[in-house]
Amino acid sequence: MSGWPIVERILTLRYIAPKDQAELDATETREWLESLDYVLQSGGPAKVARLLRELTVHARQNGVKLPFTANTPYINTISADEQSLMPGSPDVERRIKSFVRWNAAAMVVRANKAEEGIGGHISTYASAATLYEVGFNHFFQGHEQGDGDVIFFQGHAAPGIYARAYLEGRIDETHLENFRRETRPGGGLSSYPHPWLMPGFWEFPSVSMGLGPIMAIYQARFIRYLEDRGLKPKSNSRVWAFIGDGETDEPEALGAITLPAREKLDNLIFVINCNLQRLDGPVRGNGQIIQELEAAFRGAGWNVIKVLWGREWDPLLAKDRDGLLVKRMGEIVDGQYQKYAVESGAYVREHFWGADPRLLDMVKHLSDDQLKKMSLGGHDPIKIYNAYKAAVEHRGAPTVILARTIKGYGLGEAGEGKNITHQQKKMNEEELRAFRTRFGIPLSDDDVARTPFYRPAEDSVEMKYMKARRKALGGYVPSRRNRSQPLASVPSEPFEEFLKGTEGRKASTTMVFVRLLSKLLRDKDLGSLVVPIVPDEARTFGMEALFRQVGIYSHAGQVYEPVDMDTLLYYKEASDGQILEEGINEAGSLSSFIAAGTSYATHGVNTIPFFIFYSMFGFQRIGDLIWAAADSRTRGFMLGGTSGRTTLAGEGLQHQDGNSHLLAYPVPNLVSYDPAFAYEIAVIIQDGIRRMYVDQESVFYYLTVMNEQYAMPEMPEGVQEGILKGLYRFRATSKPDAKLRAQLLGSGAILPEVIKAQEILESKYNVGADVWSVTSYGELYRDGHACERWNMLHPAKLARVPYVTQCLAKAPGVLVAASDYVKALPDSIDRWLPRPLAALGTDGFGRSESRAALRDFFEVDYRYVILATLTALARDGKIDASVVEQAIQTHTVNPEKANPATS
Ligand SMILES: Cc1ncc(C[n+]2csc(CCOP(=O)(O)OP(=O)(O)O)c2C)c(N)n1
Ligand SMILES: [Mg+2]
Repeated sequence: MSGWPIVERILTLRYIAPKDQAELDATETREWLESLDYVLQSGGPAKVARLLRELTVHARQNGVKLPFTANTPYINTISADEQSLMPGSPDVERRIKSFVRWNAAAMVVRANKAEEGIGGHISTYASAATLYEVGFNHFFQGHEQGDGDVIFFQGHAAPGIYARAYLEGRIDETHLENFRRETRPGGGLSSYPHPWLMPGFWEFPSVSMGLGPIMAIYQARFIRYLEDRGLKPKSNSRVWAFIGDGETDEPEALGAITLPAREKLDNLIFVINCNLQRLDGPVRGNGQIIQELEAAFRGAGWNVIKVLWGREWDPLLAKDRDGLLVKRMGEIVDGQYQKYAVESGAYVREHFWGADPRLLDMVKHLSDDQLKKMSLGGHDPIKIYNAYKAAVEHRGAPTVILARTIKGYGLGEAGEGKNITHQQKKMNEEELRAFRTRFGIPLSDDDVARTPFYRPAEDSVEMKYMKARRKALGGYVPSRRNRSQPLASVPSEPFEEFLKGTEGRKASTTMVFVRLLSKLLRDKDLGSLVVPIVPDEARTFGMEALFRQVGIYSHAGQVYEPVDMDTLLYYKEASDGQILEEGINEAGSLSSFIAAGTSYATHGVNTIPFFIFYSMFGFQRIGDLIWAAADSRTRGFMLGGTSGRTTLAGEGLQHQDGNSHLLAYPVPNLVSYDPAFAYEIAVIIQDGIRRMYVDQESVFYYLTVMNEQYAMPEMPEGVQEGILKGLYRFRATSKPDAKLRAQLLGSGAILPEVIKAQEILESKYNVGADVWSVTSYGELYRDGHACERWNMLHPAKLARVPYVTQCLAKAPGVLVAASDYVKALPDSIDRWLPRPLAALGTDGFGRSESRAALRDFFEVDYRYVILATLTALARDGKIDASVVEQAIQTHTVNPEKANPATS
């Protein structure tokens, strides 16, 4: 019985406590808040912040575990009282924006009126119009102002950017008509931002999601690099990246966000259009993408500005003394917010405001219609203006603006806020009329049926305003042009020593490249323009001497004493350092490569990037960025180090690259080489600099370099042209009159194996074999097809002969090729040869082993070159099959060994 009073007390407490406690809590909270208000009024925000910090410390010292949060409440970061007035005329700007909206939608609708619709997107720009228009009218600096801003436009918003350019008079109606019809005479408008297709307009391709943000980050850092190294005067140019909220799921979009915070890149602004939707549906139906992004960016050290609510919410928030509204705003998940966007005001009243009678009370003076029309931050110019203003004024960190919008804003029944909206390409007449009315476009119902483009008179207020704003801000954007002067010539001195060979000393092509790079860095004309880029692999390539020679770039310099300070080649970081050491980050390195390789256009500085990386982690890993580099008309050299499937020993399946040269084939303006000797590298790089920086060709280069060492021969007479075209005869046979003849083709580190085979074939089998170095199957392949195509189109003219045919048509004997890459490379030139080509290559997964064992495994060493040659001779009836059988035994080849291509 003694326990009963306690139980009774607990029950009583349970029964009455909640109500009393709640009141007590509320009073207590109010008292604290009032104290805080007092401090805020008397001492200002800084004092409040200090007090809160001290309170937190005190609480922690007394054992209070405070929950971690990187989030702020679900309201605008900039409160109504902090806002500045917006300069200019909001009314005129709204009308301009409406015209852009109309034309953007009209061009997509028209493109899809025909039976065979050609696609396009309406809803992305519809949600982002205010984000862009405030930028165009107030912030985006054109290239005639200082250095101008670098802007990465969201790819799917392209129709809006064209629609504005049309109003600005930069493109005409025919262009709009030819949106997405890029093969039309005079050129259409490219579906998305593509500098390759519109080199006078777009600067950066951004439509492969995630690549825009990472390229923007490294662009902002590259601007600092140019300034710190004195290659460009300091300017206030900024990098803007417009990104979709769905796009932030791409690893590249968020994967590099710690770098700009670490490097204090306050010249970088991300604007994330948070319409809460992606293609299929909500980005985070059951969560809040904005809060998730806020936490990620704040955690990384960014200045985060949330722009969630339009001006109509300000008076309500001012009334929200108990924080009920803020709490309600913060507890709704995105899927539900999307539902409110498509529902009536009555629905919103019931479901959002109806959660608490006090909330309902707050909006009782508003009609359902007024409730429905309460705007979101991303659609309110004053909110966006203030966010941009705060962003450009912020110092010491990059800024991200999280702007809440509605996808397909203004489309109404045609798709506003609906899950289908991303794919919406058509609007019926009724929908178009509603759109016209909503945005006040002066078109009659009859006009609307034709969906005409609309452009006000040249002397209208809107046109004058729009042009005046762009003039004041330094000209039209986007606008791309080559802003650099071509180099006068390429010095030959740095290249000369490589033509002589190494006089018997062994060297690898990697060592040769590094030595050449080091000489180029010392060259008085080219030296300062060279930008070595490396993803934590410099020691692998023997480049550490460059650390000391030119330093590793770091804006902060070196604020510590490096552990190897007393050694000759210490790890030297410097604010004017030249090497971009990007850490284990091929995507970031390639983004730097793009920034440096397009600097001739973006900044008018002819920087020459040399990006050296583990070749297997190039095309295979970051192929889409390489595609973007090609589209961007990037110049420079990519060096695939430790390449080849059998030349890199002991690394195995994931590292050994037998693929990259094949993966390089489809990149149209990439010239790729698999050089074997020092002089080949020298000739290729010298000519590459000429083509890109003297002749201004929009090409870039890929060279593989290896770490196997062998003596580098002197350059034979007259082979330069062949090196560049992809094939030359390295060594003719000493037995030209032999009855048995062969042509042996080799590349890269496999070429010495072919030379060895030549010697044995001559001495042991009486086969007179010539050896050819194939520096580029890719170039031979392209030339072959170009000739075939020309011949098809000019049947009556003298046929063009592919270069490879010119070389080999008259060469006697069987044809054999050996490569450290897949057999598809030699196979790709087979049709232009006089007889079938026997191809040896390294199809299959890599293995960890010694070089000799690997070449046996993949069947590409000298013995297989001999066997392939003898097999071809036997096939042609020149020798007996028993000779081949005998050779198999002599060279201890196991004919029953597993096929490396499939094992
Ligand atoms: C790498 C890549 N994957 C997929 C796509 C196809 N795609 C184009 S737009 C889109 C949805 C975009 O959503 P979001 O980023 O939120 O942009 P919004 O249109 O909503 O502004 C997708 C999946 C693409 N362009 N790039
Ligand atoms: Mg989206």
